[in-house]
Amino acid sequence: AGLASGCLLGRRLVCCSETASTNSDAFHLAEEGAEEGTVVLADRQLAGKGRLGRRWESPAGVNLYCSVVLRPELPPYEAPQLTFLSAVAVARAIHTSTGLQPVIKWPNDLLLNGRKVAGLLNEMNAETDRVGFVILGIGVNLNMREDQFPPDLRSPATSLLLETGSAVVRQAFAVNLLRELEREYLRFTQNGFGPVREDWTRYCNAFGREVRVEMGPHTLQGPFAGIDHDGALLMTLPDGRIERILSGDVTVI
Ligand code: BT5
Repeated sequence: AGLASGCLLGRRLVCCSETASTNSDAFHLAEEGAEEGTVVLADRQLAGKGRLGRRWESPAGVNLYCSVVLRPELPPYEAPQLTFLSAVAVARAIHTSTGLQPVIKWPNDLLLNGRKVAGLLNEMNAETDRVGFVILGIGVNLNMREDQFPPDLRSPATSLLLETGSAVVRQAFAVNLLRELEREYLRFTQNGFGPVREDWTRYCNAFGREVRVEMGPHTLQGPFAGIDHDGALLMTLPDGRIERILSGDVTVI
């Protein structure tokens, strides 16, 4: 009950000790008509999902696994705006809880000292011209110890505990996160994507830098020029044109 911090997010809260994936649970609830603001939390995920069929390591007791049902009035191609919105909210929650300032790596990673501390997976159910619902999936490594990561993730990934040396109280973090998310979402419904884009760009590790984007066999390099309203990364080309990049691996140079 302590989680119901504002008036929207968490007004229905589903907590489970273990589940396959909180995103899948939230998706099913939304299909059955769950109201906006429904939140699913789990202590452990047995099949936590990343993007593109990848896996999200989800051991018991140490981290936050959270999925939020939203029903925004948006055309489907603008749904990626909510990923940026949730990245800003997670960055703020991490800052409030630890004093550390994470950076955002396009499109959906949060990094501390170059290592991934949180990931976002948004899934949508859309009709042709409008979004039915969006599930914001948020995984944050709070108190995960080094030996709880599989060996191949020990250097690319981290947790708040590993960065600060002190444990984070999970419930307090969840309250912070839902508060930040609610604030961002209300601002977004009132003022649109502009302010979210500004904040996201400021937190982005590529802000003011040169980036290289690898897209299969193709590579493009140039100054980062922000994000477009559909989530595309913008890059300034040598002739001054702006290139829109919809997916790829970004390295900041
Ligand atoms: C993501 O995918 O970063 C999205 C992660 C979303 C997880 C949340 S938890 C609550 C909700 N329910 C779900 O089932 N999912 C969401 P992607 O960008 O594809 O990154 C996945 C990659 O990150 C993996 O292939 C690993 O390399 C790495 N990885 C896996 N688990 C990690 C962890 N706990 N911490 C850091 N990196 C991890």
